[in-house]
Amino acid sequence: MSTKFSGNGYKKMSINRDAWAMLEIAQREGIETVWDRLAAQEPQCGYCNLGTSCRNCAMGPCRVDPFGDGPQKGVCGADADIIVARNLARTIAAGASAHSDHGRDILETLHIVGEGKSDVYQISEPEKLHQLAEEYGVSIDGKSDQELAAELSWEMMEDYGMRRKKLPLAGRAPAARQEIWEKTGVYPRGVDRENVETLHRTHMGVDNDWVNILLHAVRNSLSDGWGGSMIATELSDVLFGIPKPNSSSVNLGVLKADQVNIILHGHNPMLSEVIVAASQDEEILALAKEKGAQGINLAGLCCTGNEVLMRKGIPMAGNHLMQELCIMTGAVELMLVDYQCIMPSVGETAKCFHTKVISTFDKAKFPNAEHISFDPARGLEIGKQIVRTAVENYENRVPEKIRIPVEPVPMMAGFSVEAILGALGGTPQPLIDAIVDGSIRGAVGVVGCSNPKIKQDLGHTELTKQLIANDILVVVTGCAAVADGKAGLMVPEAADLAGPGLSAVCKALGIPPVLHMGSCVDNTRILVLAAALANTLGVDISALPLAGAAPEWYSEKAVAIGTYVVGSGIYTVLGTAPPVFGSPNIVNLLTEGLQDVFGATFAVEPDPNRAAVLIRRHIERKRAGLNLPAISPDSIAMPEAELTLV
Ligand code: BF8
Ligand code: SF4
Repeated sequence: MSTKFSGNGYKKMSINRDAWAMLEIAQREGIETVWDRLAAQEPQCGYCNLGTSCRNCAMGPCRVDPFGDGPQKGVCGADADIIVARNLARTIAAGASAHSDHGRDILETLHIVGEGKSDVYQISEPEKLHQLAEEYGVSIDGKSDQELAAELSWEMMEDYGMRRKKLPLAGRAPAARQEIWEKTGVYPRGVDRENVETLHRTHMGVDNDWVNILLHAVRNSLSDGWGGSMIATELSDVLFGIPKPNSSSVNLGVLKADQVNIILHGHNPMLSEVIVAASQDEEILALAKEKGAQGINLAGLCCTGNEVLMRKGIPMAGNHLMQELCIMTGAVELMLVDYQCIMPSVGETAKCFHTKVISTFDKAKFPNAEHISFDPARGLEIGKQIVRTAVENYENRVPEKIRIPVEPVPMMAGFSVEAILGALGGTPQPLIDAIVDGSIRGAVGVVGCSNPKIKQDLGHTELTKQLIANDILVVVTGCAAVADGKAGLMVPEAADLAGPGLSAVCKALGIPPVLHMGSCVDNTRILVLAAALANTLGVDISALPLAGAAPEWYSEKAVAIGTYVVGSGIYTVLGTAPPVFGSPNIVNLLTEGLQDVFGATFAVEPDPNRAAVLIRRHIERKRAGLNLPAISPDSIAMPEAELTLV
C-alpha cells in the first residue's frame, strides 16, 4: 500500500502542503488513498481510453481497434464512430441526470413548503420566487408565498415531463442562440425525456448515425444546463438565499482542534443548510461543552461545501481529492454525505479513526456508513439528531491522532449573478464598458473537478494565474474554486497578481480577480451572466470574448457541463482527454465541426500554460469580431509543452 509515495513522492500528487502532510501520514500508517488505487489500476484499458469498448448488450462486450489490425466492428456491426458516440452520449446523460435529479430534490422541497408541511424550510427570496413565477406564466396576484411555491413547483415539475415542448428557462438565452437550437433541432425539452431518449437511442439497434446521436447528446446536455441544473440553482436561492459576497477560509486548517468538527460533503444543500441551524441549537451547544469541546465547527467539502460557503460563509476543508485526507486529521467527528463525488472508500478510511460517516439520501448509501434517511418534512429534527451524534462522538477522539497541518487561507465567495450586478451598480454595463475599453479583455469560467491523474490543483491555479495576469476575469465553480481559494487567488489583494486593467477594476470594486460563483450546478449562473451580457449587447453568446475550461475534470457531470457550455456558444478547453480519440471523425466534429453549428468547439490541452494561450487567442479573435481593440492572436506565442501530469 502507498507504494507510489516512496520518499517524498507524495509531493507529486498535489501542490498543497495540507495534502502533502496527510499523504505522508497515509504512507507512514499504511492508509489507502485514491492515488494508491489509481496506481493499482495502471495501465488502464486502452480501448476504454479511446472510447472504443462497448458493453451495451450481451452479444458483447466488444472493443474495436481503429488504429490496428484488430476487429473494426462490434458483434452487432457498430464501428468506432458509433461506439464512441454512444458512449459519449451515455456519459452526458448520466451527468445531466445527476444534476437534474438534484434539481428535482430541491423542487420537491419547494413543493413541501408550498403544502405547508416543512418544519424548517421557508421562502427566503420572495422576489426570486415572483420572478420565476412570471417566467412560468404563474399569476402572482394576491397569492401568498406559500401558495406561489405550491403553484410554481407544480409547474416546474412539468420540466421533468413530456407535455412541454420547450424548457421555459431556456427562454433566458439570447434570441439568436434559441434560433440556433431550433434550427438544429436541439431546443431542450423535458429533462427526463432527453435523458431517457439518450438511453433509448444508444440501445443496440436504434440510432446508428453518430452525428445524430451526438446532436441529441447536445440537446440532453442543454436540458441540464438550461433546465435541471438551473432549477437546482434557482430554487436553492429561493429557499436558502441568494449568495452575497462573504469572507471565509479554506484548506484543512479550517478544522479546529478543540471543537466538534462536522464535514458537509456532497452536493445537495438541503440537509447541510439545516445542519448550520442545528449546530447553533443552545441545547446541543451545551452538550458539546459538557463533552469538553469549545464549540461545533462546520466545514465543507466538494459542492455541498460550496453551497454553504456561498450562502453562509461556512469554511471549506477542501475539494474532491481531500475527502479521504481530511479524515486523516483525526479531528473529524462526523462526515455527513449526501450524494455525488463521494468516494465509496470514505467509510473505510474512517475506520482507522473515530470519525463517523453518515449517509442521508436513500438513493445514495455507502459501505461502512450509518444511514439516516432524510425527510425534508422533518429536516430540523433529523439535522439535530445528526449534530448530536457528532457531539457525542467527540469523547472518542484519540488526542495523539489529531494533526491539523496548516493555517487556513482566507477567501471570498458568494458572487451570484445578482451580487456581481449589484457590485456593478445593478447592470452589466460597467463590465461591458471595461471589456470594450480593453481593461478587461474577456472572462473565463474555470470549473470542474480534481482528478488523481493530474497533480492536484495545478491545472486550475496555473491556468487561472495566467488568465488574470493577462487581464482576463476568471469566474470559478466546483473544485476549481476551492483550488484557487487555497492558492490565495480569491481575496481582493490577489488583484496584485492581475494585469493592470483587471487589477484596477478589482481594486475599484474591492473584489478579487477570481470570483466564486458556486457549486457545479451553479455553472448555470455563468450561463445566466453570459446571456445577460449578450442580451445587453444584442448579440449571441458565441460573439462574446468568453471561454470555459475544465483543467482537471473527472466526472460525467463535467462532460454534461462542457457540452451545454459549448452548445450555448462558449469555447471550452478540457485538461483531461475525454474518451473519444478512437474516432477521428468525432474528434474533428468536437474540435472543429461544432463551430459551424453552435459557434463554439472543444479543445483538449493538458498543459495549463498552453491552455491559457489557446484561450487568450480565442478571446482576441472574439474581440476582433466585435470590432474591439484586439491583439493579433498569432502574436500570442505558445510555450513549449511542459506536461504536468502525475
Ligand atoms: O459537482 S467539481 S469533483 S465536487 S463533479 Fe465533483 Fe467535479 Fe468537484 Fe462538485 Ni462538480
Ligand atoms: Fe458489442 Fe454492439 Fe452489443 Fe455493443 S451493442 S456490446 S458493440 S454487440
